[in-house]
Amino acid sequence: MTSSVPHKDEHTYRLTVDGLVDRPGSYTLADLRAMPQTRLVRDVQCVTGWRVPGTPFEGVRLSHLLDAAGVHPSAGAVHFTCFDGAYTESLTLEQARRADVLVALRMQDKDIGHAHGGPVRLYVAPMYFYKSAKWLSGITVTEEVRPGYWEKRGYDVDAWVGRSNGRDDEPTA
Ligand SMILES: Nc1nc2c(c(=O)[nH]1)N[C@H]1C(S)=C(S)[C@@H](COP(=O)(O)O)O[C@H]1N2
Ligand SMILES: [Mo]
Repeated sequence: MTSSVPHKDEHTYRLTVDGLVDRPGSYTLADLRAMPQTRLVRDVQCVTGWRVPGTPFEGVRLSHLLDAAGVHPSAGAVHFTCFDGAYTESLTLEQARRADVLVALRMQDKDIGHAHGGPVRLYVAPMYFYKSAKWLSGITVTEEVRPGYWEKRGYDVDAWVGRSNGRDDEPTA
């Protein structure tokens, strides 16, 4: 699947912010790099039982981009789209405004490579890793949560690590 995803670089990458906002925007990699950067070091975990301890991620707080766009009072959620043309995710607006939710440019102290969703992926630190959409290309502010790719296939929309999916007890492969 990764092999069919187009490569995006300084010249071709754009992140759009639209929906229920006063100021829709389109950002280049240089635009994103010029914004305040936040670095977080957390364990990464997905529902299938694997866990990678202490993984640094760095990027722009999603709340920063939402504030820049001016979210309408009627908004309740944020929907994410990806330039693989298939994957989608969502968060409630409250979740999206958390300080540990990033539009990430770096992982393990390197620019994020193509296989891991580079040049830009979402990083939702307190949730299972399926929330962290790779190859992020669009942020749309909506009224209500729209279930994402895996969630239409049975995963919990509220993906807090340790509090959902009931899969933490599964033996690690
Ligand atoms: N666009 C996109 N994002 C995605 C996925 C995907 O298939 N496509 N898989 C999700 C899942 S289930 C996991 S566990 C992580 C895997 O990220 P990694 O390849 O960097 O380990 O990406 C998440 N984000
Ligand atoms: Mo996953």
